[in-house]
Formats: sequence, C-alpha cells, structure tokens
Amino acid sequence: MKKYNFAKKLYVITESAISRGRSNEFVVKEAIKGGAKIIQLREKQWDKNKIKKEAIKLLKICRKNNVLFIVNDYVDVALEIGADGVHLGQSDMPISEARKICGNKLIIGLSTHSVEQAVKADKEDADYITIGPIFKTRAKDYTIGTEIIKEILKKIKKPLIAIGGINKNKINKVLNNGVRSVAVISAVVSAEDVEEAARELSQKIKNA
Ligand code: TZP
Ligand code: MG
Repeated sequence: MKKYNFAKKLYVITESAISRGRSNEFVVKEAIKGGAKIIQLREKQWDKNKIKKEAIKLLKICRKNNVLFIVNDYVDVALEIGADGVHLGQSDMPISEARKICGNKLIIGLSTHSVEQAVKADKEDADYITIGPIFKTRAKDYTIGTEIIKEILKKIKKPLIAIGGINKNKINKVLNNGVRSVAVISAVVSAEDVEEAARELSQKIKNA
C-alpha cells in the first residue's frame, strides 16, 4: 500500500458538466491554488479513452503541485498513466480483485453509504473510505446524515472522508462529528471563484 496521510485534506472531485463551461484543467489548477490536496477525475458520461487522455493532463498538474491524483472507476487507466490511486464504488470490482491487479502501485479508495459498508471496507484492502451522501446532493436520491460519522469513527481504523452536499455552510457540521477530511464536487467546481471556494473549505478543515 502506498503511504499517504489523509488527515485534514480537502479532496476535490471533477464534474465538467457542472463546472460552468470551464475545463477540468482550469478547475483543478484553481482548486489546488486554493488548497485542495487530493484530486479525483470522475466523469461518469465519458468513455475510457477520453478519461485516459484527461487523466494524463490532470496528473501532470497534480504532480507539479505535489497533489494526490485519483482516477474514478478504472484501475487499468490509473495504472497505465501512473496515477496515485483509483476510487471504486460498491458496484465496481471487489477491492481484493483491484488489489490483485495493482499490487501496491495504487491507493484504493472505496465509497460506502452505511455503517455496515464502512466496517466491511475497513477490513478489506482499501486505503481510505468515503462515507456519504451526508447531505442532499443532486448525485444521489437519499442522505445518511451526520450522526453516522461518529458511529463509524468508533468502529474503523482507516481514514474516513465525508462526502455529499458539503459546502462552506455545512462543513463544520461534519468536522464537528470528528471527520478530518472532506470531499466535494459542486461546492468547488461550480463556484464562481473556484480558488476562493477551495480556500474557504481548506481553511475550515485546517482549523477543525
Ligand atoms: N458520492 C456520494 S455523494 C457524491 C458522490 C460522488 C456527490 C457529491 O457531490 P457534491 O456536489 O459535493 O454534493
Ligand atoms: Mg465507480
């Protein structure tokens, strides 16, 4: 497993369709200026070839800035381009299979949506776990709330990252429940001032 300290990091995920017509490259550069420390390329509507080309560009930006770069869904793309990691969901290939393919070359993140899933993920070979959607988000049709965070933190050892509907007004609610890192899409990529939005969130994470 690659060593990385996930504590107190702002994790920004791309979604070009809600980035106000700005490129992922632009958004990622601005987010990094504002303090984002982990970037994930996540474009659910794109084919693998387009994702690979984009991943190569974003990886370059992340490398220059000493920022972690994760590819959503595609273990093979992440490996081929030399990304830092891959992020998988509950319906993607099992973590054990992904680990067989990538060995220790990639960080593996896993999305979870309940205490049970998070506890199970903690026993598997994932390097970090996301939990969400905490608040209402356009991406999902349910929410799990903030209380679950405390319960999960008591039961797991791996780094936990909260996601889903988190913005500058709500971030303290998740940080107050003990989570140390936060992942966002719209709060940063859809912001008029991407850099400033990332800075405000990063500051709140640092101060927590
Ligand atoms: N997984 C759980 S919620 C979510 C994902 C990918 C979407 C988060 O987007 P936003 O805009 O930060 O609510
Ligand atoms: Mg997936």
